Amino acid sequence: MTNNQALNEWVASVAELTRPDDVRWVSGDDDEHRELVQVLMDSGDFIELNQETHPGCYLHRSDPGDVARVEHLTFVCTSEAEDAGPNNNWMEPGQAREKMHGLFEGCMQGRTMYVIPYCMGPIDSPLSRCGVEITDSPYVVVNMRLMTRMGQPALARIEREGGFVRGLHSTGDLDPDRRYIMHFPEDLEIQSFGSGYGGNALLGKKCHALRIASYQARDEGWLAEHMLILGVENPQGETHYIAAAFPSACGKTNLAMLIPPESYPGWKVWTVGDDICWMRPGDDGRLWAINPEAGFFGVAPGTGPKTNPNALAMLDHDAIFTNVGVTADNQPWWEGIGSGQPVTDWQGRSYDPEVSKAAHPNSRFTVSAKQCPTYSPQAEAPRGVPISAIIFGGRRQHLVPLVQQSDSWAHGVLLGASMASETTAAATGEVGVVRRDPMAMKPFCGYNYADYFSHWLELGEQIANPPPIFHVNWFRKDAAGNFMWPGFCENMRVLEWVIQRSQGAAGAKDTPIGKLPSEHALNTDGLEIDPQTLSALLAVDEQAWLAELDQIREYLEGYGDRAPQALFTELERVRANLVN
Ligand code: GTP
Ligand code: SPV
Ligand code: MN
Repeated sequence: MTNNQALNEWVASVAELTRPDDVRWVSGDDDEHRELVQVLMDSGDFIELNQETHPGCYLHRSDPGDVARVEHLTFVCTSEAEDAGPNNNWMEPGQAREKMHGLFEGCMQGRTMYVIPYCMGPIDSPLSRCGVEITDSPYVVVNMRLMTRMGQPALARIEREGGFVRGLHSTGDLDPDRRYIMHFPEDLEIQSFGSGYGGNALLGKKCHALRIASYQARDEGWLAEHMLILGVENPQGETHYIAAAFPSACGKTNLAMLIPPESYPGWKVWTVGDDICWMRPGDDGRLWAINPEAGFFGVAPGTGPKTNPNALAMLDHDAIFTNVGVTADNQPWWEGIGSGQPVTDWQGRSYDPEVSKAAHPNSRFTVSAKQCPTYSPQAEAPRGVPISAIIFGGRRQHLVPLVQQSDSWAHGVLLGASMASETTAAATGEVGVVRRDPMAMKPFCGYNYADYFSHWLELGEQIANPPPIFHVNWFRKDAAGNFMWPGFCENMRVLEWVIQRSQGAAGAKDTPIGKLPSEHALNTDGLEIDPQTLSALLAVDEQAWLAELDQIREYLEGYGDRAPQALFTELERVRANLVN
């Protein structure tokens, strides 16, 4: 119970509709957590992992049909279809509510209903926003405890402020034909039914912190983005912060936790966030950013001692593993972990590489950010961190260079708006298909992309010192299908160039598509890469770019008259550069 009458009334009305056996207000304290873990173990939703090697760690196996976000079942329900835009599935709000009412009716009979007050962002930050998730899933409660600041302190803030985002969730019967993730941005409301998985069920994350928040941010003059935030500290002890948007499973967590290679003595990367960034213009004309999350829900496969040692180091206690394999002595295991042998796969079957990978490609870990060895002390700063550079990036086998800098803010917005990337296992559907994914927000922008591009353009005009915008691509492949760039810790070299450019230093050459590192400007000390590969990574194939521009134009024209003219002006400027 609370002294916030609107919250009490909403909880009562949800209980009346869903008819749970019991209603629990989640406090977030340790006793409650122990009790919930026991509930999860008793139901079989949690399997205890080896408590000697992994104290406080548990394995959850999802229903095999419920292992990723479901974009085709995710809707933005604005009054006008045009406001959701061609980038979203849309349903008329009245019709959507009726559909959801039917699904939620009586769905919590025999279950406990949990009321989770949460705060996205540091509890005392003016940039933070609160919500309340009502769920019948104790798995959601224990994940929300790691991913958000939840329970008593969040409720106290809600009582102080009054407003909150309403999120109603039930796992239902996990029937994919009775699964919907509905957003009502005009009412700051989310209704999610039929999935227990990550972004479908942990409503603070993609539903609130991106879809609803992006809608609010447009009205209020800020940005809610699918971006990591990191700080690069140089040997002089100065730290510069970068925000970077890559689509799902395209390298945010890895970059955010990078450990510089040996040839970078005295350099350090600090992790502020790995998935979501809320940015606002400050009085000083810069953009200031917070990570609204308190934990990481990261991709397990590929996380190993060479790729992301920081992540491995934080996963040996108090973590939840979803859909990974298990070793003979009950330790979590996934492809790329670097040691051990699986005996059981993610579905609990005896491991047979002929039948299945040990870990599902979208298997995940959930862990408190406080366990990350490079977690930035500034991550808890109420005012956030000042952003020196913005990076966009996608998974592109061909064409797109390792790094480029935009010629202006408007050109940078075009780079973001033209992003494309191969699809990954983070969402259901085919993997490896190149699709347009502007600013890595295709599945997450809570309103019409045309208006979103305009908002980006306007924001850049309003701020005195907008950060320079870059585009990167770690994923170029050669004719044999091998990655051309070593990636991971070696991405430090690109970060260094980006930071130096943002300070007006480092060599760059003008090309038709933007500024690329001039010869020797990219630090390759201690890097084993043959010069031809490097020059291929930094080459501009003008004919292929002209063809790409045609596709980008066609894509942007799909947004009709609402698409901002400035993007087409930029596009034609680049085309003219290529032709001349
Ligand atoms: P979400 O949590 O889904 O938003 O994903 P993310 O962007 O945080 O992706 P993550 O860092 O977890 O990386 C996903 C996959 O990309 C993993 O399999 C990584 O091994 C791979 N990856 C990350 N960085 C690099 C890189 O620099 N080069 C290559 N080749 N692969 C990378
Ligand atoms: C993503 O898919 O971009 C994720 C995981 O970060 S989820 O929480 O499922 O959205
Ligand atoms: Mn993500």
